[in-house]
Amino acid sequence: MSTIDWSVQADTFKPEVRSLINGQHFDADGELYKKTSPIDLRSLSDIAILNEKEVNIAVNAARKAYNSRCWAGLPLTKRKEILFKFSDLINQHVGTLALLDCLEMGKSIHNLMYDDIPTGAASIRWFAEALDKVYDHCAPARDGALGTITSEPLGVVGAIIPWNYPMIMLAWKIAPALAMGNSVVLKPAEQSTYSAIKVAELALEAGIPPGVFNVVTGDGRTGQALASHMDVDGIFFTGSTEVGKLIMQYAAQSNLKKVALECGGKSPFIVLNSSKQLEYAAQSMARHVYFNQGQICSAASRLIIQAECEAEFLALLKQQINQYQPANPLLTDTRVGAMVSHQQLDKVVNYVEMAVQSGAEVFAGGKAVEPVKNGAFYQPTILTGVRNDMPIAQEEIFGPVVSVIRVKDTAEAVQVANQTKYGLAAAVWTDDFNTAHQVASQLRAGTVHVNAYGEDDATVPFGGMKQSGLGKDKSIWSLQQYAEMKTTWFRYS
Ligand code: TXE
Repeated sequence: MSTIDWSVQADTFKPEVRSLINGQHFDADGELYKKTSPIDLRSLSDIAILNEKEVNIAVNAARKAYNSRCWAGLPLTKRKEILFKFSDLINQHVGTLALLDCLEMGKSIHNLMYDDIPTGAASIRWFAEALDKVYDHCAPARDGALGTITSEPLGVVGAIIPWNYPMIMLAWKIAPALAMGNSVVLKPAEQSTYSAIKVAELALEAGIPPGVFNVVTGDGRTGQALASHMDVDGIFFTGSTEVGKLIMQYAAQSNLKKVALECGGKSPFIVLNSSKQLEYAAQSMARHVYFNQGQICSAASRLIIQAECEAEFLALLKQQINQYQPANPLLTDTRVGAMVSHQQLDKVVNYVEMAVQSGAEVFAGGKAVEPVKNGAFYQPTILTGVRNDMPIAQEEIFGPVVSVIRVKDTAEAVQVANQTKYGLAAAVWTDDFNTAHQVASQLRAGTVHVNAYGEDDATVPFGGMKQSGLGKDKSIWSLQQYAEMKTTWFRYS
């Protein structure tokens, strides 16, 4: 396949940047968020930072739409049909959506077109398909009384999402929310806003009534206004643990709205001597820590390895690195693009420098690079000699860096793996069935892999333990979070 360069389209493209409220683009007054592309620092169209008053307009529109039953009251088959059309339209606009995300947050256009956007669309289709498969319950209560346990939409749902997988994060929140009949106000990340506005336009085109799906542009202040709003019934968030904690505070200080949080991780990848699949393990690790410049919440960022197989595994991992060198994301043969911003790049540079000063060694990579002039790119990196108490091993640096921590045995591997505030994902590699079972059950993570990593499917829940958050994205368990469970008693004698 020959390489296509999307630079020409990028140079001439003018995105719609206005929020979409009650079916119409909204002209905001206040401050602007200045935007440049992380690919080459070209300037991009700024977005408005909506204030409390403006967020209130969006919430009111969502409430009005909810109360009118224009969406929640539709026959389920109709709601499903509209969501199918919505999903199809996203697929039909894959090129535009990919270009918007590529320019704003630097991911490779190839991955956006062949992974992110279709996966987001498929997630909407999955929840649409599921919406009439959720049955209510009838309690085994006493004679003469019937207790039903039913699910009702929450009402107005707020969603706050990050920039690392704009379309997938969007779909994981709005698809179950809409499928359950809620109205939604979405606050996309300030670093990846354009595609969310386009998606909201497509929702209208698909037949989702005005006011049911609103997008408000802005930064943390806009998110705070949404999460603190007295008339929002649930707030669903993906982002940092720090902000996740604030979201809980806002919910508690306002109206005790429901909260679900996915807050990232520092995931351990344990390789034991008993593994006979070191090559496959190295491929798997590289894919899930270097892809997307390591800006993955479940990145396999801590390699916890038994001393006897360390040298062999590191040589295999190093061989993988060339495939993950970053390049211009606007070229279709690029698989790894830019980091989201120079700020994020500086954060990674600082963490690596700090680790080296504390005794870690750069085994591979370790430098910022510029495959495109002025771009924010970092080499895939391996740091050896890391201790688990170093910041690089404890904090989510969100960059393409593996921290190698040597351990003597399985017990120490598990202990080190669990010594973190996070608990999102984990892996153990071993060919010993008993060890695999034992370690998997001891790992404190929402998703544990045995001889695998990054397994993913719409049917399984995704979310963390400990400070990686609470609640789940994806699957039927996610749907239930977007509903109230209600008990109704009927007396019949
Ligand atoms: O996240 P923030 P940032 C981690 C990752 C990254 C770090 C910082 O380690 O390096 O977080 O990234 C909105 N009230 N993850 O700054 O600030 C914000 O506008 C309400 C892990 O991007 O948490 C955006 O829409 N909302 C992660 C969203 O929250 C607020 C993905 C996330 O922003 C707010 C991204 C406030 N006070 C980053 N402040 C994952 N779990 O995958 C900000 N926001």
